[in-house]
Amino acid sequence: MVFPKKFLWGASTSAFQIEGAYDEDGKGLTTMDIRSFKDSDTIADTKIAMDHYHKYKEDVALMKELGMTAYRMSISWARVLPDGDGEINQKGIDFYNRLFDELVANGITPIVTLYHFDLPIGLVKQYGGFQSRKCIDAFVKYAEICFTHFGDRVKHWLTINEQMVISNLPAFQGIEAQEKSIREKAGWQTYHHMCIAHALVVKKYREMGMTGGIGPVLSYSTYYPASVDPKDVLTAKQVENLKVFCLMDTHFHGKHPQYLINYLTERDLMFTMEAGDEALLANAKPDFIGLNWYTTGVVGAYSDGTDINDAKSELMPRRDRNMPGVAQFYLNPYVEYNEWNWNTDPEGLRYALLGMWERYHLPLLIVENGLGHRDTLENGEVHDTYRIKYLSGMIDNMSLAIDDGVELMAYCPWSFIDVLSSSNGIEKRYGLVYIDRTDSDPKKLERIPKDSYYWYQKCIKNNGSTS
Ligand code: BGP
Repeated sequence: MVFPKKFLWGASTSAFQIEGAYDEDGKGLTTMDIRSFKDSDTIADTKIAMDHYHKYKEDVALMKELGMTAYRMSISWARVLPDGDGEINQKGIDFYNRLFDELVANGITPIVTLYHFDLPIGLVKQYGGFQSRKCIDAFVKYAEICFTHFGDRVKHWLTINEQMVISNLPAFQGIEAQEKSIREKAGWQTYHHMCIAHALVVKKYREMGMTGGIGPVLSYSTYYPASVDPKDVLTAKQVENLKVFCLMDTHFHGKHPQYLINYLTERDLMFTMEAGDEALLANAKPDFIGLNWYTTGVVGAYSDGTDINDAKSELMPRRDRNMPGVAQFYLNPYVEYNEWNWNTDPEGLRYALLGMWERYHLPLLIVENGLGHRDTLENGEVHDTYRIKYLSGMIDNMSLAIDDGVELMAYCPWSFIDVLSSSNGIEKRYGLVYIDRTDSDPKKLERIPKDSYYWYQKCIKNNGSTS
């Protein structure tokens, strides 16, 4: 299969994971800064990160050299609006202007997420974050500022990165100090408010007459049934609905699906909806869907609760959290797992793309997909053959999905350079480019292309040929 002519070959990052300069030039603090400072004696924090704020020209030069035609990144909300919704920080606008100019001058299409986990602390302090509807207004205002300043160069916008993950992780929302029972319900209220925020931003984009497209970023793991027992098959469907599709169903159909409302009502977790919310959610169908897809999971009907989360909870990826009364999770004997128990399942990607396409018939962009590993630098080189194998399997299966009729627009593996892992510091690396630093020692942050960089360069040059 030949990838379409306009196919965007890119790579991915996010602001808090690479920029550093966490309080420079007027930037405000975010939930991700605060969270990273907690273990900062052992795990690298956001203070310097990969120093992309100062080294962006060098990074864009490496993108160009790689042959990237797209770059998926995020804007730091608190760099643009230090308190989240107060005064604009002109120096923040200036930084992104310089970066977008540099990308466009090098023929690289920016694919830009507005909010990738890093909620300004000012919004948590003033309103309790997205638990409050005031945060919805703040997000729409921030989005409007970004569209106004950067919309001439940015034509691919992504609203909220992995809303479902944010809703499930209190520290991401800045509400970790609250009691567990309250936090869970608050998480679902946050979820509902973010659904409205997403819808209003999509509508704002259209009202402003912007030329380009806008959509969400879903955290998408595919779930297989643990057996052909109909109860397991149904459970796999329910888990995928509750973890992935409920959000996209809301974005697509403009209302929360009944299966989600039932699930939450039965558990006394249902969020409060105000009169008029249905109208706010309606008529905001996205132009495309951004997918963060890494792994597949295996689920069975919940019986005795002895799922692998109980037995090996420290090993399980956060997306495979136990769902008491609904599902228990299993390891898949047919695929390989890395040390953090994320598996490599390229056929799973083809299956996922087909499922997403069949359900919505919207163009898809893979904006994250990759393999975390403890890479080693040997005589100035990184021989990450395991990553090449991972990426190669994924690209082959993307091409088969395109053959099957899926409209896939872009591939942006995670990550372009090594980043701060959102849970494991720098030691768990995903990048095509090695950053020479450790958790405790930033060293000189030298950029060293890995073998996967040169392999991907060849792959892009040959329009997706992986051999
Ligand atoms: C996604 C996030 C990314 C990135 C990635 C890898 O969920 O959008 O920001 O962190 O996962 O996760 P981790 O760094 O925890 O391995």
